[in-house]
Amino acid sequence: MSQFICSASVMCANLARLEDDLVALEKGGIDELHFDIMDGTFVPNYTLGFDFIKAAKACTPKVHCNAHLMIERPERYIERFAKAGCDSITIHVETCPHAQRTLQQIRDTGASPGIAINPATSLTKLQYLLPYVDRVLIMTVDPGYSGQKIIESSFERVRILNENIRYNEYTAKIEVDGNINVENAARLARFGAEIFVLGTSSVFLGPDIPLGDALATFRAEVETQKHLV
Ligand code: S6P
Ligand code: MG
Repeated sequence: MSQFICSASVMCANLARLEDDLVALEKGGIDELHFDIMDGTFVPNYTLGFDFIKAAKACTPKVHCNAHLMIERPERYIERFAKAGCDSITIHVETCPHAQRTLQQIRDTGASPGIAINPATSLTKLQYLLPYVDRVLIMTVDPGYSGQKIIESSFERVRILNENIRYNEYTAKIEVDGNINVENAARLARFGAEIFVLGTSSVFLGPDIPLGDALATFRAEVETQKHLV
């Protein structure tokens, strides 16, 4: 049994056969589904929405759903994402001047709150938010697209954040998103990452590789390599 949480990035699934992919992930033992919500303003791309999440939730109702909101003024939509079936909701620190209020808004819906941070944003922006969140999402690429290469400073950022969380005895888990292949995941796990967003680098490898097989290989290899890297 692996010690880390695998969160599948649904935007990388075959959207024309969404149910098949979600059922395959559930059978393969996925821990969580990761829904990327993009507004074309905070990030250049535009993806997914409430109805999409509702449809996905109906396919695999028991699997935990996390929404990664890459949208301006996320406070406008928290209740609708919770009602659509999100068990946890992550907002970006760059989009939220009143972040404590928005995080409380998430908690009030019964969902678990998370805060995300872009690669170029100082970690100090997180300091007063850490007691209010269940997870911190360290973006390891600039958000907007799948299939990018990891930004090298991500490793150091995870290490520094992890030391901060441990020192202050906060309970937030560290999540990483962007080019999470086996090698990067193993290094990030060594530095304290516990939740991995899995896209085209690890689970969605093409039509010839079943999702369950790719997931099992990822888990086994990260477990082995994290003791070696
Ligand atoms: C990117 C988004 C991510 C991607 C995921 C893709 O802005 O937040 O969740 O879907 O990173 O993974 P990969 O392995 O293609 O980089
Ligand atoms: Mg994401």
